[in-house]
Amino acid sequence: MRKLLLLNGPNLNLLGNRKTDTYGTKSLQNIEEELVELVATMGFELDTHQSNHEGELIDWLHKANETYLGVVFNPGAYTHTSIAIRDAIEAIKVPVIETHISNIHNRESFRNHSYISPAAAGLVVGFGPLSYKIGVYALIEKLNEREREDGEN
Ligand code: CA2
Repeated sequence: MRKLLLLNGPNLNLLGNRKTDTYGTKSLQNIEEELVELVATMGFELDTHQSNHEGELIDWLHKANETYLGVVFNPGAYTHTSIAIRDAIEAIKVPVIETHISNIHNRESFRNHSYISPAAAGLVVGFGPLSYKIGVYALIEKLNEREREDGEN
């Protein structure tokens, strides 16, 4: 089975509880379940993981290189601080789609910069929980396109 990873960073386990005006009312579990179903209809399998720890996220990115075809990743606040996570993404060959629920560009200035974006295969920001569906869709399109190109060569 063709496997993808949905990886979420710090505090995203709290989705749906507070800050619902910014992040919506869906819980992370709810978002994950919907995505697992969506991805299955597209011929892929989705594993999900959330961590509040920078090193653990890096370990998952390394593991993604061995186990998954690509990653939809919301690094949470590490987006704005972590060169180590950016290095990890640059070190792996599978595509990583940086995904944010909120529009990080119309929020506080410290959220306007992402250390992750230059290393990402693409970005989705600002669509609420729908960002994850768009991220998964974009990742699958990218992988299918690569497969078609490989078939032609
Ligand atoms: O918009 C996004 O997806 C973010 O990655 C979410 C991060 C934030 O630090 C980034 O700037 C943008 C924060 C997620 C925290 O989620 C909470 C959910 C409920 C209550 C409190 C925080």
